[in-house]
Formats: sequence, structure tokens, C-alpha cells
Amino acid sequence: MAQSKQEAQRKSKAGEAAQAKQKQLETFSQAGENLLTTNQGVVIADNHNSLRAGARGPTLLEDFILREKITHFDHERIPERVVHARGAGAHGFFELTKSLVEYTRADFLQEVGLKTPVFARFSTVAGSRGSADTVRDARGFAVKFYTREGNYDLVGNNIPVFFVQDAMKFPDLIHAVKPEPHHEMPQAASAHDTFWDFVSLMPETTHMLMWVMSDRAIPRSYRMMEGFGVHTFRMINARGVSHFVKFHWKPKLGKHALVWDEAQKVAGKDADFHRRDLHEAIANGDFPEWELGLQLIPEAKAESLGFDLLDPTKLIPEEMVPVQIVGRLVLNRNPENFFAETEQVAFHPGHVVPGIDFSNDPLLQGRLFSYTDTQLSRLGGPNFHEIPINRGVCPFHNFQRDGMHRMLVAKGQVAYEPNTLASGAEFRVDGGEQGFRSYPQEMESPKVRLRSATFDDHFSQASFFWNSQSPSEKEHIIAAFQFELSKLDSVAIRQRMVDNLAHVDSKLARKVADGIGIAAPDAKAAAGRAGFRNVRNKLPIESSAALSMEANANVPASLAIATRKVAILVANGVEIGAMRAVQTALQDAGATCRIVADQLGSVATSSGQQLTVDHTFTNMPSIMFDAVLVPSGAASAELLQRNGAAVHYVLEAYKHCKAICLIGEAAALLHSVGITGDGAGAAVPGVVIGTNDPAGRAQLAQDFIAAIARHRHFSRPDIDAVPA
Ligand code: HDE
Repeated sequence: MAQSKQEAQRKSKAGEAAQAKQKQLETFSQAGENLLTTNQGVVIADNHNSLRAGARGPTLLEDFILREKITHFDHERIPERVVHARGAGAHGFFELTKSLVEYTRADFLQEVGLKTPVFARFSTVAGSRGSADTVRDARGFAVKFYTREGNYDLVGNNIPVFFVQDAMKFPDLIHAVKPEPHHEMPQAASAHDTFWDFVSLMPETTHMLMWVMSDRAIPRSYRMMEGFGVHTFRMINARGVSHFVKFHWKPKLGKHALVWDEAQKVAGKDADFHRRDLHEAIANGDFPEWELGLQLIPEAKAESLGFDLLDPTKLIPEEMVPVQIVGRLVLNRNPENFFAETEQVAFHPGHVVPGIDFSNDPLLQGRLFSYTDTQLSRLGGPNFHEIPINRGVCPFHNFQRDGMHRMLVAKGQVAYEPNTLASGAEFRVDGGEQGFRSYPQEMESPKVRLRSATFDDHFSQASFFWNSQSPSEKEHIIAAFQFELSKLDSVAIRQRMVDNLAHVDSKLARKVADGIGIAAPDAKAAAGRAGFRNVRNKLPIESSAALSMEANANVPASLAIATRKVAILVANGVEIGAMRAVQTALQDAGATCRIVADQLGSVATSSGQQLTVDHTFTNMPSIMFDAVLVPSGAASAELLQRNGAAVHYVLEAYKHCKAICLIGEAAALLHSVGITGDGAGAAVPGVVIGTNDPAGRAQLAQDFIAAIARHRHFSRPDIDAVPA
């Protein structure tokens, strides 16, 4: 009987399924009321004064209202996550667009159109809960699917490989990157001695280091980054046939990054930059969206890839195994309460459903232990699955009992299996068709503490990533290595790291070495060190376009500048004719425009109207925007040119390679500081110059939109000379 009710609930209609989590959460939510009570429900008469022996006398211990309030306050904090402490989350749904019945029996991957509710959380790795969003780091990309067969968690990162190959080295890695233990510095940064000491002694970290030194580690937005399951998993179909699988999330808005100088400044001006961006986009109805892509590899093909699928420092180039798009993830609802939802959500790569299983990746195997274990101290006991955000939307039943914070009232005499007392008949577990059965992989091997020799190639995919980058992306990687290594006290560690890099690419190593005060890279010295394996496997291809963000900068025209932010710099006397035309075109294309001036209030336009100012040059500097527009007007251009903050605004946007549109007299803002293109009259990449002439306005708007859609214009000739 219970079984069939469960079955009915599991198979609830597809449309209802997407709402199931929201409905469940509503039963736990509480709205603010005018009345205040104690936790016992007693109405509080006075919430300002504690109970005293006389108006000027000592407070009485008897004051249960004060005691309860203060005690609860004293215990408001829980331990932050040991890694990924800083994050932001959102609700949404996953919709299947291609049935995977051929590959997996997982219920939520069968029926095209089925929507499964999800909660996603994005995070940095190294920083504390209060650290800045835009630091250089990998980003977590964790998705909990509330399926009709139980919760499935895909707990990934925005980088497809990891630093270490074995869970045994994870605590060492994290201890090395976290603030140094003697003085607890630096916060949320890898640019310090202990990190580079460790990674330079562990050549297996090299491939991921290349990613972390690239612009992937400073995303423009959570909405504009890819996600990866990293490990190889398995999918098993109803006939028991297994395929290996790699998971990919592909952002609809394209993959885009900040530049390093900008990321550092944003960390100070708005530490919540990514959190705010996610929250605002959802609040504005611009729901972030990703496609789910799969690389499916038949068991038999795994051997022929040329590297080991179980090694988490390796990716499978998309050119070798194409990514099939099978669904979409849409985030459409902000959490009601950060603590209850985003902080208390507990992800676990071991939360799988029938039809999805693990591989023997030794990093994944270690994770399978860690995630429940960490929740025991973070969430205070073994019942964290009963916290509303963590509850499945299908029924659960077992004989686990009691423990801290137990909420379920389990009825009856019986808490064991098999039994006859529960219903009078014999009850023995038989999950039947529905039950999770592990893939029966054949195993017959000795117990050893040994790493497979197929994990020994530490450099060929690092070189592959390097070869796949555009010239400007390579420049950014070199600059990032130089920045990080220049922060080290130890010259020996700098040298060791650069020696290792010589095995990735000799030019890269040489360029990094230039300017950080060390000897030329010595590949032989690196190869002679303990832990170094001189194995290079050959990939059938030299590079992959999918790995370059610049090569993939343009997104479909309908989304080209969607949700991008444009600052319009104004002063008294501004001409708003062409400005309005461009502004309207930008907004029609989905961008947001903000009027920015020296102070709040309004400015007078050339035609005597008042233009309301949204922000000041200092409260919303150029680093908060994707592009800058300066309208025409002789008087306003002169005022802006005499205002250091306004000039800096434009120069900074220029230096960060953002699209800039200057109309009429406003062109002088760049010309007066010597930025004139190549001097022979050629246009400066990404700088659109126009006039107030009505005839040219439509073209001007289109040119500016195209420049913003390009995201950044790294080919600008004179960036380093710009003082911003
Ligand atoms: Fe995690 N990781 N991790 N990790 N991880 C945690 O779990 C751990 C790894 C990832 O938004 C912790 O609940 C070990 C790889 C994300 O809540 C902890 C190892 C990848 C999140 C933990 C790894 C990840 C975590 C800390 C190596 C990418 C945040 C708090 C064996 C595929 C999830 C918690 C969220 C969080 C352990 C390696 C992703 C301690 C032992 C590889 C996105 O359990």
C-alpha cells in the first residue's frame, strides 16, 4: 500500500514536478508579522527594556524574554564551509531536451520536457564567507536536482580539471592555499609562498594551474561561466549497459571574464559583485540559463583515448568526443533567506539516483566520504537531510533514528528490518525495479597504495591548454604567473615553478621568468626533482578552440548584449539627441543604461531639460559597467574633461578594453590624453566615435552594440601606457 502511494507521488505529472520544491518550502516559510512572541509563543509586551530591579537597577536573571533572545543570538553562527565558504545560490529548474533513455534509467533524464526543480550554488574556493567575489580562484558550480527518485547533486567547478589526482592530497592542497597559519594572511588569494611551495613540488597540479592563471579564474559573472562535473561518472541504462560520462554546463550568455586589474579593484569597491549580479538578474527577470552537455564514452572506447579517464587532471577535448546538449538549467527564483537556503544547503557528489554511478577516479572516491562527514560538524548532526532546502521531494523512509535536531516523528514499534511486527506480515527490503544497484564492475586486484602509471603524464594537457589560447589570453596567463610569483618571499620557489613551466612551453617559462628576478628556466632541473614524471602522451590534436574564451566571445545576436551594463557620463549642457537614440537601441537589445555624473540630483541638458542622475563617478566607477557612452555637448564635454574622476572613468574603461562610444565633442576625452588610434587615422578597437547628427544615429547604435558584444578589445595598441 505504502509502496503504491510512493510510486504515485514519484510519478506526479511533469508540470507539477517543477513546482514540487517551491511548494514544499512554502510549508516551512514564515512571513514577518506585527506581533512578536518568544519561541514558546508568548506575546512580548516590551521589546526595548530588560527586566530590572528599579529603573536604574541591575537586570534580573528572571527575565526569560531577554535570556532567550540573547542566547539565541549567541548561537547564530555555524561553521563556514571548510572550502567554498563564499557563495551565492538560486532556485530554478532543469528541463530535459533530449531523452537519455539509451544511456541511463534515471527518471529525470527520460521524458523530454520534464522539468525538475533545482537549487544551484556558485562559490569561490579559498576565501572565507565574507571574502570578495572577484578574487583569482576556481568557482564552484553545484546543482541539486530534486528528482522524483531522490536528490541528485552535480557538484562541479568552472574548470574541467583539478589540481591533484588523489583525495589523499586534498587537505595538503587546501592548507597550502588557505591563509598561512601563523598570521592568517592572505585572505582569498593564492599569491603566497605556501601555495606555490606546494604546487611547485607537485607537477600534477600544472594543468589546473594554467586554468587558474587564465581569465577563467576571474569570471565576469556566474551567469557567464561554464561548469564541469570534472570527474568521469557512469550512466547505466535499463539493460545495465554502462557509459562513461563527463558533464558540462554551457552558459547561454557566453563565457566572459574580467581583467585582473579590474577584478582586484572590484573586490574593494563591491565585494558582493557576483552575488549581486546573480540576485539582480533574477530579480529583473533576466533568468540565467545554461545548457547541459554530455560527453558519453562507451566503456570499450575509454582505453583508446590516449590518457586515463580516471585521472581528474585530464579533460577530454570536445573535438575528440563532442558535447551533446541534452537539457537546460534556468535559475528563476532568488532564495527567500540566505542562511536557511544558501548556507544550509548540503551538496554531495555521492547523492546519486538509479542510472547514475561513480567511476574509480581516486579523487572522486575520496569526495564520496568527505561531504556527509563535513555536514556533521557544519550543520550540527546527522539529520541535515531534514533541513527544508535539503529535503527530497519524494517520500523517504528508513529505520535510521534519532540524533541531533530530529524533526520527523517516526510512528510505531518497529525500527528494524526484517520484521513482522510493523504490519503483521513479514517485511523484508526489496527495492525491486526502483532500487539503486551499483554497477557490478569486475574487480580482482591486490590491495595497494599505488598510483597507476597511466596518471604519470603531468604536462601534455597543460601544453594543450596553452596552445589553445589566443595571443592576448597567453599574455594574461604570463602576467598572472608573474603577479603571483612576484608576491613570494622565496626566490627558490619562484625558480622551481618556472623550471616546471619550461615543460609546458619554453616561451611561457621564459616570459614568466623575465621581470621576476630569477635565473632562466631550467627544464632539466625540474625533471631531476622528486615527484617529477617525464611522461608525455600525444593527443591526436594540437589545440582546441573550445578552450579559448576569446575565440568564443560572440553569442547569438538575440543575447549579444543582454543584461550588459552601460554607463552614460553626463554634465551640464549635455546633448541628449543621439544619446537617447543609442540608449533606446541598447535597452531594446537587453542592456541596462545608467546616467552617471559628478553628483546625484540632475543635470541640465543643452535644451534646458533636467536629466536625472542615477549614480556618481565614485559610487559606480567604470569597473561596475561593461561599456561607457559619453554624449555630445560642447559645454558638458569641457566640464567632463576638467573633471579628473570623469577622465579616469573613460581611461579606466579604455585600459580594461571595454567598448566606449564617444559622441561629438566627447571624443576629446580620449584625444586629449593622446589616444588616437595608430596615429594614421585608423579606428581604435572597440571605440566608436559618432556625431549628434540624426542621420548617423542608427548606425552609431549598431556599431556600439557590436563593440559591446565583443566583450573586450584586447588588440588596443597602447594599453600599458594608459595611466588608470
Ligand atoms: Fe569539494 N568539498 N572536495 N570539490 N566542493 C566541499 O563540502 C572535497 C572537489 C566542490 O556550494 C566541502 O559541503 C574533497 C572537486 C564544490 O555547498 C567538502 C575533495 C570539486 C563545493 C569538500 C574535493 C569540488 C565543495 C566543503 C577532494 C569539483 C561547494 C563544504 C577529494 C568537481 C558546494 C561542503 C556548495 C565543497 C571536500 C574536491 C567541488 C569539505 C575531500 C574536484 C562546488 O566536503
